[in-house]
Amino acid sequence: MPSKSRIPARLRGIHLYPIFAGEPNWIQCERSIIPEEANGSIPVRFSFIVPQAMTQENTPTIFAAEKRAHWRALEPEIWSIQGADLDAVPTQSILTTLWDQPRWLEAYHLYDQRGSELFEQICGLPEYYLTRTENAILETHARDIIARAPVRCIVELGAGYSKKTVHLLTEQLRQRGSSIFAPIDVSAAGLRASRAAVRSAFPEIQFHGLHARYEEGFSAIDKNLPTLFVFLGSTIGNFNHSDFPRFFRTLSAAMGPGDFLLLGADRVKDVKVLEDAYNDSRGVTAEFILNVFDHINRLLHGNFARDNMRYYSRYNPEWQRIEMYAVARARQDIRFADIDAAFQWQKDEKILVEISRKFDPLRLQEQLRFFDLGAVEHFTDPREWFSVLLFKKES
Ligand code: AVJ
Repeated sequence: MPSKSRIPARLRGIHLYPIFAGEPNWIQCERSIIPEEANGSIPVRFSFIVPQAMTQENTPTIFAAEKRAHWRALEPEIWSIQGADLDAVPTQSILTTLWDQPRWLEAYHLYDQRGSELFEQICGLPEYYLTRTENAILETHARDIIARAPVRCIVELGAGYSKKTVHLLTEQLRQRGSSIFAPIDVSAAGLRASRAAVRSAFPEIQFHGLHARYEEGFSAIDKNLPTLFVFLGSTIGNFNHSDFPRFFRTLSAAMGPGDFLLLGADRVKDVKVLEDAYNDSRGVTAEFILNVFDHINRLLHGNFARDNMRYYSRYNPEWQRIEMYAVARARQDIRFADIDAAFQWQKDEKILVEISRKFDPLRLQEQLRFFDLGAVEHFTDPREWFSVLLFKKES
């Protein structure tokens, strides 16, 4: 938005927003005439276009010049790609993977409203050590991490705002006095919560929420802006063997020379500890995994019956990953009302809903070298259950 002082008096009280993000000299104005003003007639709304000089606030400096035109303000300090339809892809993803052998689902479908709430609950479970352990590592080492990554901007992939991020932002302000913070998230609600929290706790921080998928978000960041990319929570554990190299190839390509990546990764460990973390005694994880079928039923008007399935998970040592399945208790004829498509979900057949890979930090460091990401430092906890790895983009 242009600053108030630059708006001519006759336009005050009118809702202004920039149109054509690439041609900043025009602002579209909308005005609703309230009934009294309209003198008894029905309220009308009209819009007109006025020239307006672009101000700093209209073009956040985080975007690369060639990408700027694609982004528009969804609301104050939250940006989205012009015309992007974040809902267009899920339907196709669900259908194609459900028709695979074995049937499976991409993990991001788990996070509808209820799924996000259930995941929050998981983070507090006694068996789910990941969140607590990573948080402790960051609390202990935030000072060192920020000292080693002299940046002006922190871009966080997913999880817009958490206790963990607070440690980094606090140190960034302490050591540098100011900073840009740009969380990337497909959840607008998450970005709003993040904006509110940053506003009240860190008013010195310049906030730019990017409402986008990870790759669209980080690819838009200006390579000349020294940036620390933060990807926590072992979310990389969800990536399968084709997602993984694609993700690091695009992330590395989006990083400027001298940019940093902070990566949280859960480690290979005792099988009992791992299996308990994904099969808690209260059944929250089971509810989280099976909830995806309620979400799918809503999206695609399907008929998955929750009382006709159960949760099953195991650690697969060869693939070093937890596999989380839904198993049919009895045969179900699955149909989708809007689409001419149906399949038989056989009794005892498993649908792979989520994988959670476990890592060897040294191997991960060796591997990321091939993406021009050089290992800078490795932070871990006393039990060595979780690793937070700092990398620097080379060349
Ligand atoms: C958010 C992908 C890191 O794999 O530990 C937790 C998701 N699924 N319990 C994980 C999850 C079941 C979580 N990640």
